[in-house]
Amino acid sequence: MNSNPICEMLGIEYPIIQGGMAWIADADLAAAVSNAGGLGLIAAMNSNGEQLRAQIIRAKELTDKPFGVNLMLMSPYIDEAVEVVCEEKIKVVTTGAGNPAKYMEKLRGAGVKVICVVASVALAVMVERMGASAVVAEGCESGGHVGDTTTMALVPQVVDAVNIPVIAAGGIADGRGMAAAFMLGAKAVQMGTRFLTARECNVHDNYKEKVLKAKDRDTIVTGKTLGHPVRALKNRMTRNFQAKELDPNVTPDELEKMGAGALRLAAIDGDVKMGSCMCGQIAGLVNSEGTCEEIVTGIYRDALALLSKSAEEVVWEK
Ligand code: TUI
Repeated sequence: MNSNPICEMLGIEYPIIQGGMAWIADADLAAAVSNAGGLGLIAAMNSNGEQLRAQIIRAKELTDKPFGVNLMLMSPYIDEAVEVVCEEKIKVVTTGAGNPAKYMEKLRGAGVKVICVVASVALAVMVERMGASAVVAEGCESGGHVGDTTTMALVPQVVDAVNIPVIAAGGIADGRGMAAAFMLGAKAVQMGTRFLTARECNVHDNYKEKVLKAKDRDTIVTGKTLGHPVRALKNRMTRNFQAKELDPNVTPDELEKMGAGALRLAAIDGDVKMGSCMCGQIAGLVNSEGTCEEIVTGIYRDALALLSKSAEEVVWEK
């Protein structure tokens, strides 16, 4: 009997996980991805407990398939979010933007599977020891908060360093990317940018359009001096931010203030000039909208077709 460890662990049909995009990944998107046979995630981001609970209740109304919650560890409401996840009997969480050590015991004690997003081998090994069920090895091609190693280099090194299943993320938006991730030893993929333009994604149309029009070199990483580098589409906001980062008269506090609220401004208000349009380098490949079902089944079908080719076909065909 064929089985995929991630599909088996999560009770899903296809080994495709939606990224936990802050201000974007709501109950509607999570339910649509889960209904399509992947794993949808609600981004807890900076929501307080009751806001998160409302999203979870809505997702439960929209799907009877498994879905999860992404916990952003830098959130001021992280303790409340963990509490709500346990109370609502969420089956799986992903964690990002930090070390989840403080929350592992509570989550696991409540029967929640913890999948940690990591950007380094060291953190992957650490979270495996803490009892993580899987890791997402996220390369710096990703949108949002990033590390500094590419998916191509990070995934096989994490695969060799841990015994739990590895999910690849960063730069994956079609069957070719998914097939490549499996060749590197990943057992599933996580995609954010591809789902950003999904029909069921409620992000502002201005943001969606900017992602659909983006080319390969249209993203930039800012915020390195603050210790949390973020990849977003180049715009007036990132140009201003970059100039201020280089200016010795600008304090880190002033920079933090500039960044705060910028993602909301783009994702909810549609200000794609002064807001932060976080997305990955693969945006250049994402040129059409599509439903979550078309995205999930299309990418899976294309990946499988590629992985079914013989070595002769792959290496020698013109
Ligand atoms: O978390 C993400 N991506 C995100 S979070 C986010 S919200 C935000 N907005 C503004 C500034 C900062 C965050 C937008 N996108 N991806 C998962 C991820 N985690 N990528 C990298 C990491 C990571 C980085 C450092 C995980 C752990 C870490 O250090 C761990 C330690 O040892 O403290």
